Amino acid sequence: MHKIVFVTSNNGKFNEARSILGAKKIELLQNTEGYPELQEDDLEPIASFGAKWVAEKLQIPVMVDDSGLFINALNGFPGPYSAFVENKIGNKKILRLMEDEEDRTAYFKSVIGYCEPGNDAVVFTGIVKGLISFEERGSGGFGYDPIFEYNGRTFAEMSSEEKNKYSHRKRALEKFFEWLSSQR
Ligand code: ITT
Repeated sequence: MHKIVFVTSNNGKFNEARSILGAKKIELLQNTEGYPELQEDDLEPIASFGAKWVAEKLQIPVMVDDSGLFINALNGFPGPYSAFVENKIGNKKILRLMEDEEDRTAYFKSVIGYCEPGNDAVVFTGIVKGLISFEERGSGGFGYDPIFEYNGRTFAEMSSEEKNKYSHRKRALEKFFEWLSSQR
């Protein structure tokens, strides 16, 4: 079985990616080493830099996932600052920021960065479009899932199997898998 080290301290991300890639006979191993996160408007350079940085540090092939929630009425906020904003203000205050907004559209984005020591990093992007709900709903998932609606239900109201069919992470990992398969 092909094994890949996934550098993340977010267990929600890890569990989802493990099940998505596990179905394709790839075993993921979690590493919580961490890496410096560039301050950029786009997630691609953050994932690319992070993957390269840990691959060279550990001298093994690694995968990272930089992701975020982009709310259109808030000009893409929290976007690349999603982890910081989740820790500092959380879903309830995001909903308060959205109180007077008619445009509820938003998207989740995940950028998978993969790097082998000595090579450049490669990145794979997945996006899922949805709506910001008016209240938190559901107890599944993690992070912003309770306020992100897809086809009428929040990601937190879905089983992980169902979220994994539509999610930004699934879409990015699918591209990563196709690339990996073409390399073998
Ligand atoms: P690592 O950097 O260690 O991987 P992190 O949680 O800090 O973990 P990011 O910097 O990529 O990860 O921040 C992403 C933020 O967006 C973080 O607050 C996540 O909880 C949230 N997020 C990412 N994917 C999500 C998803 O599928 N559902 C809900 N929230 C998500």
